[in-house]
Amino acid sequence: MTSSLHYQRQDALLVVDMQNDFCEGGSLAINGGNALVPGINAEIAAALDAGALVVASRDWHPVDHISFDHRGGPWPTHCVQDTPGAEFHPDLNLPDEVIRVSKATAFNADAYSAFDGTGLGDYLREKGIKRVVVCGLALDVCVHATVLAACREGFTTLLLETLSAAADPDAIERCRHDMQDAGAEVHA
Ligand code: VGL
Ligand code: ZN
Repeated sequence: MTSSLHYQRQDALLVVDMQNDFCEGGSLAINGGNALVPGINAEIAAALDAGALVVASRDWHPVDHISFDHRGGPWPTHCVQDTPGAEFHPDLNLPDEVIRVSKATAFNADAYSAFDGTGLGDYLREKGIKRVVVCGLALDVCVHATVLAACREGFTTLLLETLSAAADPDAIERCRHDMQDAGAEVHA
């Protein structure tokens, strides 16, 4: 697999929530999650080669998180801190220089965007980043929220749609339009 993008030093590749619980066999499995790994590995390698920044976000909930169904939330229990389900996919190639960002760590609040409560926007600006390239899971949940937030934060924003998979495939069309309306470019 090779990347089709030309990365530069002012780019950040943002790999969203490529964790066991969101892939086949996990507690909140998204169809097509596992199959994204080789392509995302190629993007990571291309980005690092070019001197771009690579960030991997992870959903990192405490036990009894407000988003879990036994607390009245919308989701089955998933990505509980320090459990196997919360680990990055075992085949995802994350060299040491990849920056890890944990989100949605408070008991009483959810955070879908990798920018929400993490300080990531300021960090990327400090590093001189102008463009954010997004891929990962789930297209209609955390990827969607992350792309919209990246636009709001003022970054040139590109979604790699073929390196993302949706929890609800029926939502893809609507999400794509939302992201484009917000100013993101979508690579299908
Ligand atoms: C996500 C559902 C619940 C995601 C996170 O990463 O897309 N989806 N928590
Ligand atoms: Zn979650």
